[in-house]
Amino acid sequence: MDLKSKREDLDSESIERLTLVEVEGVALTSDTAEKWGRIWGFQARPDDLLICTYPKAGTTWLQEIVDMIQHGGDPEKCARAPIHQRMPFIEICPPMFARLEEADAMPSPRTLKTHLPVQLLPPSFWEQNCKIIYMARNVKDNAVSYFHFHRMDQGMPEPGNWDQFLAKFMAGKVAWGSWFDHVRGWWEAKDRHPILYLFYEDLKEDPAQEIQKVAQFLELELPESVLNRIIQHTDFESMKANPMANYTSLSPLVMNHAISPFMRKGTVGDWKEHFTVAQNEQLDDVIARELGGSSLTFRTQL
Ligand code: PPS
Repeated sequence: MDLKSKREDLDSESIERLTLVEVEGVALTSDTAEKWGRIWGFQARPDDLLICTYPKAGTTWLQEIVDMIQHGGDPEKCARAPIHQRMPFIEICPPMFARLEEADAMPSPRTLKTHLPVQLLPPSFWEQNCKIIYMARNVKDNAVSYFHFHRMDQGMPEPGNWDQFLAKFMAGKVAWGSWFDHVRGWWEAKDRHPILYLFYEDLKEDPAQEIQKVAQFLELELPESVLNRIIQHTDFESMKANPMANYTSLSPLVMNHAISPFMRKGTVGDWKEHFTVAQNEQLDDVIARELGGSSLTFRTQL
């Protein structure tokens, strides 16, 4: 079975988990690595908006907020298709997601999704000076969320147990590579390009303020009544119940929500339920080493 058919062969009882392949020193899933030339050559347009995150940083939440802002806070318009079809995910194209071909055929303005680290972003996005919204999440909750996602998404590499996964995560030996390189690389890039850099924790604490920031970045007016509707439509419980945002429209052979729901907890601080004291101290040391010289700081509780 070739790599592509692993995700396409949905008639069988299970799909095979992908392996990791390095592209320019960054671990990517084998299906992405296989078509890297095509992804690198992706043609961005000047009015494209790119939503960029490390996996599990709140991408879907930000996507739904952006779609609501773009559609005047009308939930009916945002229910036109599942989120993974509304906004093509440029480097991953299993058949149930919008493919690169569909992104090419999509009318402007497009909103696209990526998890690529800054150095692997296709050059046309820089050439076209596209607006980019980046969202980062504290490394501890991000790691926990990524672990549970590996358990439920049957195409992701085998995570092993929590201890094994955390070791791989801290070494950057997971899909899309090192969390540290990712958040730092995009943090530095924001000084050179039109990038709005947001934090999951800020959005959780004060959705009104952060949603207004997004609207301003998109140069769109947001009357208070529309803002309130967006806050309500995109809160965790609403999104968990929304089949157009919660990924339940995918086959359970791909994402098995019985193992762990995509909309799992949606909180800040769940890491405390997973980390041992030793693991926490070890990660604090890595944070101090990796982010010590940077102005980038994170909150691990609210
Ligand atoms: S993916 O697969 O990378 O696109 O996943 P992503 O959407 O980035 O991250 C999923 C986590 O985001 C949480 N989430 C939310 N939190 C708060 N409010 C809202 N509305 C919301 N929507 C999604 C989701 O629950 C995952 O986090 P965990 O910690 O696993 O619950």
